[in-house]
Amino acid sequence: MKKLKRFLIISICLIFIESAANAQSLVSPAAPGFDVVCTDIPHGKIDTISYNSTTVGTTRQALIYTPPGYSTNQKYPVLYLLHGIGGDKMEWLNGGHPEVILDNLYTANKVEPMIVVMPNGRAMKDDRATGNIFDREKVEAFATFEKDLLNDLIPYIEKNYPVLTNRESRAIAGLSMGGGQSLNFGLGNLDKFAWVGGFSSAPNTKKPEELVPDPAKAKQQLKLLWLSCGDKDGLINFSKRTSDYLEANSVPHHYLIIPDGGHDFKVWKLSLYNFAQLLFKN
Ligand code: FER
Repeated sequence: MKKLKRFLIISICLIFIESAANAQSLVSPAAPGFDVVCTDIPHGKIDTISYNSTTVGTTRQALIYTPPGYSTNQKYPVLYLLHGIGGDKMEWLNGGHPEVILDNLYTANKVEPMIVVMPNGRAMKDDRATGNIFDREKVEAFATFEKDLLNDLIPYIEKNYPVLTNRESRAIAGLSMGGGQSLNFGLGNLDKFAWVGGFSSAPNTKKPEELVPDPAKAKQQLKLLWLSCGDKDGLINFSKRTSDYLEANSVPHHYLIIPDGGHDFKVWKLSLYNFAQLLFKN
């Protein structure tokens, strides 16, 4: 039984690596096995970091993924990857296993080496996802996180890790509340971020005219603007209205509607899989 399971896992991994290498379109359904652990390939590493937040007045934690072959002799671009309203710094790791998706993409040579930082996006003293997660002060803390990110977390990462610090080497993406944060903070700080992704973005997403008041500037500055959402997600209008506005104002962007997609990790894993392959490339 064990042998059979191992055989099946290795076969799926081989099929994935093969088909990924031949794939034509970057925005495609995922290759089979894209999220299956492959034991016989190099793996990245997940660590926990602690940084001093002048914004919140506490020491806050984040997860950091360093890629396979990570070396301090190299400099890496960074993706800040944000969670949803019921989550915390562990949500992506527990629900989406981005380390598996990325390890597999590295092996298939489909992704640029990058560091991924998964913070707690609820910038308040007690930042746990407990009690009523829709409390006003908790929801507001998702907006406060913009300051924590820009003034505390990014400087910490740039001081302590070998990372590139130009805007073209910084990306922000997230799921739901984290998708809204990514669009708000990324598009609101084009001097800091050139790669922006919102997956199933929540009602915290600013109105399109506020998000992108200067379409020509956004068009000129952005390397990638990504929106995705499940077609069965009750929040899809926040993505759609954004895409419609971008379309009307000639701002290039990807808008991936995932068939039979709900508000869940099936959509978020597929989104990360496709988004990651576009990052930090020309
Ligand atoms: C809301 C519905 C959903 C809302 C936030 C969400 C702040 C977020 C969902 C998620 O992060 O999964 O009305 O208001």
